[in-house]
Amino acid sequence: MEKNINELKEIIASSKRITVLTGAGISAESGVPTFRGSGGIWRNYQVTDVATPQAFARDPELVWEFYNWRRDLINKVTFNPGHKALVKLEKHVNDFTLITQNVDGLHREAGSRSLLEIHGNLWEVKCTKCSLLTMDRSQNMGKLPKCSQCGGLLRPHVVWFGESLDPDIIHKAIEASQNCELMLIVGTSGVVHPAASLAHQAKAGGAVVAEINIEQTPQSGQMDFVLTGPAGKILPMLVENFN
Ligand code: BV8
Ligand code: ZN
Repeated sequence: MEKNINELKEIIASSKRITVLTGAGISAESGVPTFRGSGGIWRNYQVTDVATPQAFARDPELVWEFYNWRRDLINKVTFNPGHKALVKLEKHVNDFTLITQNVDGLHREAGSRSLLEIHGNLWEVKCTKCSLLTMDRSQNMGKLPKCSQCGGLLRPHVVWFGESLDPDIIHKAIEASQNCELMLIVGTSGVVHPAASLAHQAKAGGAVVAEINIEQTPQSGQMDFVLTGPAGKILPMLVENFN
């Protein structure tokens, strides 16, 4: 591991364009449960019951119960050294893009700016009638929150399974993956598409790809570096030479 970290630190120091892809694992040390690991969210909730448009049409109260539970939980936590290390990296790299699958807003809260939230943001709500998009940090939006403008039912502005990602955002994410020198893939199980294909796109574009995870993933075999350990410990080590 030691060799890997030092080698990777040199590549980071000499890379002009770095892209990072994060998943739920980078927020785990903040106390946000992941989806698929031990204690994962999907253990208590059926994805199909709470994270699809069909689920919302069938039982919007259940879906809002799920998202209010996550709002309440995430309201109580804050970013961790892993998020902060990526803010430091962004300051030292010529051309930096952070792509996140997370909807918790912790990268933005930590100070990341060149950020693509490809699955949306838990704190944004969209009216299902007039499409008004608003940022609402309330801990609990209530059973069936309504639009202040037209009275329509609000939904979390996140991408559910079976929904397409914002074409402009995913285009930018693919471009940043295909044209970087180095891609760090942090805290993701690599099973959700199209995010899971970005590491492959980076490799195809000639980038060095490095996985940071507490365990092996189905993508570990295609990585140039596999750093096994918590993101909150490894990421600060990778950027410790930057002031
Ligand atoms: C779409 C928002 C077109 C809501 C989420 C191609 C092939 C196969 C399937 C598909 C495909 N194309 C489409 C699909 C279907 C589907 C899909 O991928 N299904 C999978 C599950 C098989 N994809 C879609 O539907 C996507 N839409 O493609 O549009 C289309 C349109 C119509 C019909 C068909 C296609 C939309 C996907 C977006 C879904 N929305 N979230 C919300 O969050 O509430 S996805 C959800 O999973 C979260 O966003 C989460 O971030 C994401 C991915 O999970 P991870 O982030 O990886 O988290 P996970 O828990 O899985 O893993 C955590 C990792 O961290 C673990 O590896 C663990 O070891 C590690 N870890 C833990 N602690 C630490 C750590 N690592 C480091 N340090 C630690 N301390
Ligand atoms: Zn409305």
